[in-house]
Parts: sequence; structure tokens; C-alpha cells
Amino acid sequence: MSASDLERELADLKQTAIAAIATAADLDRLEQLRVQFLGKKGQLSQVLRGMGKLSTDERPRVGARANDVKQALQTSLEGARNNLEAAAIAAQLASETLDVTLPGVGRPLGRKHPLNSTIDRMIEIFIGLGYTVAEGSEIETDYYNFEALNTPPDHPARDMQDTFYLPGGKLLRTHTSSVQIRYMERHAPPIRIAAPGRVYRRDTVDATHSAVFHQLEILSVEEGLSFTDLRGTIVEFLRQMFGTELEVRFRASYFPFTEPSAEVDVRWQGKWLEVLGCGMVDPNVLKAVGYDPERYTGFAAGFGVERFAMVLHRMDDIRRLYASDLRFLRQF
Ligand code: 2NL
Repeated sequence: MSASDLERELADLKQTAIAAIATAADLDRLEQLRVQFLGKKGQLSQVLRGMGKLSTDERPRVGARANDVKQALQTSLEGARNNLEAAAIAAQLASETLDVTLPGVGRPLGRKHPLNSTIDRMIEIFIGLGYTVAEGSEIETDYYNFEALNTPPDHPARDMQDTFYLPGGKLLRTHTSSVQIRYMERHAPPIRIAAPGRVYRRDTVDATHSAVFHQLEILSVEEGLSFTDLRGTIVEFLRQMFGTELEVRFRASYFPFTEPSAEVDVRWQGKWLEVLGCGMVDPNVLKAVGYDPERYTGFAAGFGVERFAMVLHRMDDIRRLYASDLRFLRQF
């Protein structure tokens, strides 16, 4: 092949290659074209192989032309690659575009159930009075629910606290006193604890009774505690709960685990309303957990959480608290 034939071939190669590169639809196709034209066995190499037969004065000229073609193709390939990459990014951006002006998906905030907010309010007050929160299992043994609380099997108070019995002698706790018994077994006096939680009674359900309800009990044991300390604690708690001007009345009562015992009423909307029971811890209870009743005295009180929630929010029926009716619950 003559030098001019080779030069024509180079010119043709340049033209076809640039046309093909310009129409490449993607990067894979572009790589194919690069191999086809510039690869080791590509078309440019083939043309260069024909240069061996040229004379020494023709060779540099044709060689320079070949280099020009090579550079033109490289420039063209690079430009095409840049364009295709930019187009790919633009396409991805377009397909993933978010319209930030669209209205969002509403995620309404929940709120505390009125029973939990009542428990929280009660606990806050007792924490302010130096109490620690203690919790425990809803499944208990007869010992921790009754016997350690001075309530042996034949005790008449068992009738009022009949509960749900489980296989293996277990039962559902009738008060959170069992948590306090377990706490005393593990801690030496002085102690001050508040035990909130769910409790159970075998009870017929009506507007003011539920077989499942909530209680908060407090217990304080140390040297020298008297009924005065109990009274001061209860009055302070009730004033923080209901208001500073509150009238409070203590009436003598009976519980198996306290002696003496009292029930407490508050003057609320013109009527005396019973809100809790309390008393000095019976020495038998202290003995059962290994405390020395000659050295230590204690007081305890039990509050019905539903009772407090109903009085504070003027609810007419305890069952509303368990019905999960948002039209009702959203009010609190
Ligand atoms: C009520 C009021 C009360 C207690 C609970 C208690 C707990 C221990 C020791 C002594 Cl560990 N007492 N709790 C005391 C008096 C009243 O609850 O109406 N209960 C049926």
C-alpha cells in the first residue's frame, strides 16, 4: 500500500470512528468502539502495520497522521464518555426527585393514658418526699401476698381479697404489698418505697369496681416513726394532689397488716370522699421480713389509682379507663 492509500485509510477511519462514537448510546457501547478502533488488534493498529513497507522519508509523515487520528479518537471518546456519564447522573437525579412541597404523612403524637399520668403524678410527689420506686411481679405466691402480711389462710380478710388462682399454688397479687415484702427482705431499714402497679380481685365489675385495677402503696420503716409521721405524709401528699386548702379526715379502720389502721377522707365538692387506707405496720409483718419490731416502726398506705383518676377528672364509670375509646381518652 502506498503512503497516500494509507493516508486515505486513516482519514476514512477517523471519519467512521467519530461518527460511530457520536451515536454510542451508553458506556458499554463506547468501550466496544474504543477496542474496535484503538485496541491492540483494532483498526488503527492494522493501518499502522501497513507502514512497515513505506520508505524512510514517507514513514514519519504517515506516522504523524496516524498519531493525529489516534489523538482525535481519544479526545472524541473522552468527550463522549463525559457526556454519557453526565446524562446518567442527570437521569438518576430526575428519577429520584422528591417534591418537598407535597404535604407530609401525618404522624399524630400519642399521649399518656390517664391511669399512667395519675401514677406519674403520685410518684412525683413521693419522690419529693424521699421515696424510691419499687416494682415486682403480678404473679405471686400465697406467702408474699397474704401470709407475710399477717393474713393466714383462715383469716376472714381473705374473703374480701379473693383473687385468681393459678396452677402450682400461684395467684395474681391483690395489692403491691408483696413488692414491699420482697424489698424489705433485701434491704435493711431505714427504707422509704413507693410501689405502683396492676393488681387483681375476684370482683363483680360495675361503674366503680374492676377485677383488674391499679394501686400505689407506700411504706416507710425506720427507728422512731409514729402515727404523726404517717399523718403528716398523707396530708402533704393529698394537698399536693388536690390543693392546699384541702380538708382531710382520718377514721379508725382495720387492715390485717397494720395496727392501728385508718381510712382517710377528703372534702371534695361538698362531700366526704374516701381516698385511701393506711396504718402503722403490724409488728408481725416486720418480724416476717427479719426486722426487729422492738427497734423499728413503720407506716404504710394504699391508694387506688382509678379512684384518684376518677375524682380528679370527674369520670363517671371506671370501665371507661379500660375501653380504649379514643374519643374518651383524648380528653386527658
Ligand atoms: C387499702 C389500703 C393499705 C397497706 C395498704 C401495707 C404494706 C406493708 C405493710 C403494711 Cl408491706 N401495710 N400496706 C397498709 C394499709 C392500707 O391499703 O384499702 N387496702 C385494702
